[in-house]
Amino acid sequence: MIRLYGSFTSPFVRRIRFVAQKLELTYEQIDTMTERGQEELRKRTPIWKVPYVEMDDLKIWDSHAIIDCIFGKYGTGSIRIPVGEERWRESNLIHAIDAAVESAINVFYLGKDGILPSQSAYLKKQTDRVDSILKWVRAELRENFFTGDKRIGLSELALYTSLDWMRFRDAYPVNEDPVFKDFLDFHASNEDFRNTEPV
Ligand SMILES: N[C@@H](CCC(=O)N[C@@H](CS)C(=O)NCC(=O)O)C(=O)O
Repeated sequence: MIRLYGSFTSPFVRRIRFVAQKLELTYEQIDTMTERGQEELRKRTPIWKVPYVEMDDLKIWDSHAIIDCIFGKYGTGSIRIPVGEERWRESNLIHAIDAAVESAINVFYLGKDGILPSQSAYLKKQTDRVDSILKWVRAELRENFFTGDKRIGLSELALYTSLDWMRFRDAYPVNEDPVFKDFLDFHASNEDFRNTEPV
């Protein structure tokens, strides 16, 4: 049994929910947006970030480590796993997309605290970084996938969860970008994305 600590909006938590559903694994989610859930999370992980997972005797934080662990235990199902040199391209894609969504998250939460990019050079850099990364990522997409075999891998999962979070939070004008809008529309029919929508 997997106990997943996380919110129902986090793009990183959504990746775990997607993988668990794809592999037909049973999991229980503890909502860390509640006071109790947040308290439980902080008792368990020193970094106070989600996703955090308890699985058998293992206690793991960080979506990448959690997915590695799930793949090791349960296999990868139909998820595309890159081999050889492709691994490094996939790694660059995922790390770039992570950096974009992390910067967008920073801008979003500081905005809630009343701090705007126009008031902080560091925050302005975060918004510029999002633009820089998404420009590069956009050019890597071919017909809604990153590779020619048209299977969803962890890079497509990272992009879908990140763009959909940006759209949900109005953190980037995703719908005004034809390539990204098309990407989201195309993959929206996937039931594992549909069943994990941010709420
Ligand atoms: N590298 C981490 C990033 C996780 C992360 O940034 N999670 C956010 C939610 S989307 C979080 O818990 N933020 C809490 C905070 O910054 O206080 C992963 O892949 O799991």
